[in-house]
Amino acid sequence: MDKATLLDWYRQMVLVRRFEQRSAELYQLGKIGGFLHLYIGQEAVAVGSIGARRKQDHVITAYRDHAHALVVGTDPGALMAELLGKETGISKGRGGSMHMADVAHNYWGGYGIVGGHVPLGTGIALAEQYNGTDAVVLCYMGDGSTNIGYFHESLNLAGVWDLPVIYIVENNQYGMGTAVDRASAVPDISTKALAYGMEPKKVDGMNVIEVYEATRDAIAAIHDGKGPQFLDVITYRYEGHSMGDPLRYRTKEEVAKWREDDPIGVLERYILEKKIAGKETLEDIDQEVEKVIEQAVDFAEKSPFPALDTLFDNIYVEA
Ligand SMILES: Cc1ncc(C[n+]2csc(CCOP(=O)(O)OP(=O)(O)O)c2C)c(N)n1
Ligand SMILES: [Mg+2]
Repeated sequence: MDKATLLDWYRQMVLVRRFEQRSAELYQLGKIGGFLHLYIGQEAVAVGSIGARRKQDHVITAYRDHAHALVVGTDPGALMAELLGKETGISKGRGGSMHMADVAHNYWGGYGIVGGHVPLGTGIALAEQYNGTDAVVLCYMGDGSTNIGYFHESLNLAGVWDLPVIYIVENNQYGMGTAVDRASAVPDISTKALAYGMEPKKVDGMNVIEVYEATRDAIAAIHDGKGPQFLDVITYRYEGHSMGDPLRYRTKEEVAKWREDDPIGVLERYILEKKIAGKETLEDIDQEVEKVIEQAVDFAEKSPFPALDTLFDNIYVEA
């Protein structure tokens, strides 16, 4: 992996982390309404996997969706403005935290219904196959989604039709306050893929390089005619499910253990130990990200709310 790529992944992970921390603060100040699901702890999943995608590949996910947007290259200001419900937001302030989408970057959102986007991602793959392109879909979901009917129907059709889709399970061990083994009849989620003819891979989701390699290999496997792919990416969210989660379902020791594998720390150690760059370079990146975030917040705060007479705009696509 070359130096520029590793430093860019470091920058992206810090960008996601700082964006999330800043949005938590704005939420507590009452500037963000509704739900807010943070990606803190899971950064290596979006950064590593989107690091492997080509421009033509699609990205779709559930409601824990800010990181994917930042990593595909959406302007942080437009994302922050979206969180604040402003007219300049990427979804014109109508979508908020759970419904960020950026068609210019092939990012299809952002959905609040658990598992509801899995057929949509599968359908995008069908469209690409139908049109004879080489594009693939990165369809992200939580572990909880794998218990939903949509998941099973989608994987079945993807298997039947050999669709160019990679199902990426962000297996953060919990769906809200319920541990995987209390909600899923098979605690090893990857085995579910076997029922649909896919050979699942388990991936260390705290290691950005491993996530990148697994995704790169999955794209290559699709192009080799091996059909849809399934990655069970083992990760952890350090914060609550959403804001205001009292976290009574897991112990402090468990969280502390996972913090030792903080994905930013893992990459930082790798960069320093292999002498790819020094501490100062990483600190410079931290500072640079800090500025980007402050500019994003400033832009969002100064932007206007949508005008009242636009209330019914952007609901249906004009024919
Ligand atoms: C169909 C449906 N059922 C229930 C909910 C309420 N709900 C919101 S998030 C969530 C947990 C999903 O967990 P998981 O898929 O593991 O994603 P994570 O939040 O861990 O990223 C539930 C049950 C919902 N939004 N949609
Ligand atoms: Mg989960």
